This record gives sequence, structure tokens and C-alpha cells, in this order.
Amino acid sequence: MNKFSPTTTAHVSSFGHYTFEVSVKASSSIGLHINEVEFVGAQVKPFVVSGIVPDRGGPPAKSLSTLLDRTNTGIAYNNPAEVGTVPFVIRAPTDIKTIRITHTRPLYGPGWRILRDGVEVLKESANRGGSADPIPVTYTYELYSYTHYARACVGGYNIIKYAGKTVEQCKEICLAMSNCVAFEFGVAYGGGGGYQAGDCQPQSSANPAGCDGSYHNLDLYVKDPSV
Ligand SMILES: [Ca+2]
Repeated sequence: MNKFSPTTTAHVSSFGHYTFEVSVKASSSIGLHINEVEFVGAQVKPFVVSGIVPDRGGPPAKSLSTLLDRTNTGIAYNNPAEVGTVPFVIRAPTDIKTIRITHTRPLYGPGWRILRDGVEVLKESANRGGSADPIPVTYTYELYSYTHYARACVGGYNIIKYAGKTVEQCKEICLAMSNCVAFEFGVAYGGGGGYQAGDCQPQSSANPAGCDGSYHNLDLYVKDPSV
């Protein structure tokens, strides 16, 4: 061993924790069966940092590490995962835009909610149905994100206004609207404008030119172009 060996720094990623939470129960009467989780484009191999030990099937299927071994061996549970269950948390680069999950059958696919360092980057409102085939089946998940600009807004281009929302709720509202490319969010800056804290206003443009967020009491959140 040579302690002066250079380390590889060709690609520098920051790392984060991806929390996989069940947002909609899978159709199956038994538990989740998941063969593989792929962080598309990851330059460094992700790893499982915590999770619920699988209780169905023999080794190696009882190891959470089989989720990331690029094989169709994976994890399985006897009992259905209720909404809010977090079967596993994976450490992976933060610049990932796409995740692929291979389930043994569609009926084992829940609706997923994925958080990166506690911030929601995906939330499904349905599971993958009750079909028993194909075996296996791979689904692609495009993660979303927003860039936050404090004291910024868009002149005009208001689609609709909601009051009394949280930023996270407004992110979900905008995500569900195909014509929403950004949203304004009310913050109590004490400006002379009429917006209130908690106002959520989806936008059909993300151009902040000429709009004074301090005056209007607005922050601007722009959808990631990959969405
Ligand atoms: Ca695997």
C-alpha cells in the first residue's frame, strides 16, 4: 500500500439520504417484493443506510444490500407495507434525476414518496395495480425539484391563487399542473403589495424580470427543467 497514492477525484458529487416511503399501499395481500433500485447515472455506488429487515425468503434475499447489487435478487416481506412505512433509506449522490425500481410483479409496486435529505422529490398518488405480470417489472421515477428565489416573482402569468398553503403543498399543486412552470409564494416581507403569507400562486412563466418580490411579499420557486 502506498499512502501517497492519489485519490480519484474525476467526478465530485455531494451525497444525500434518499428516504423511500410508501404513499399508497401496494395491491398485493403480502408484502413488498423489490429486486433492485437504480440511481441512474450515479458515479459512486449507493448503499443502504437503514431499513426494515426483509422477513420473506432465504438468504441472500433477506439482505437489504441486494437492492443495489444489480441483480434480480432482492428483498421481500410477508406483510403489506402500510402508508408511511419506510422500508429503506439509501445514501446516494444528490444530483440524481432519475431512479428505476424493479419490482417482482406490478402488484408489489406501491405508490412511492421519495425524499432527498428530508425534501420531497417524488410523490405518487396511485400504486401499480393488481397485475401479476410481467415478472419482473421496472418503473422509472423522475425526481422533481425547485429552485428557490427569495423576494422574487413573475409579472402576470398567474394561473390561479390559493391561500393558506405551505411551500410543500404548493410544490405538489404546481407539480400536478402541466402548465405550471413556477409558483409564487407569499412571505410577510412587510411590502406594500397585497399578497399574504401562505399565498400559493402557480405561474405559466418563470421570468422574474421587472417583478419586485419585496414589494409584493413573494418568493419564487421555479420547477427544475427536467420535470
Ligand atoms: Ca438486486
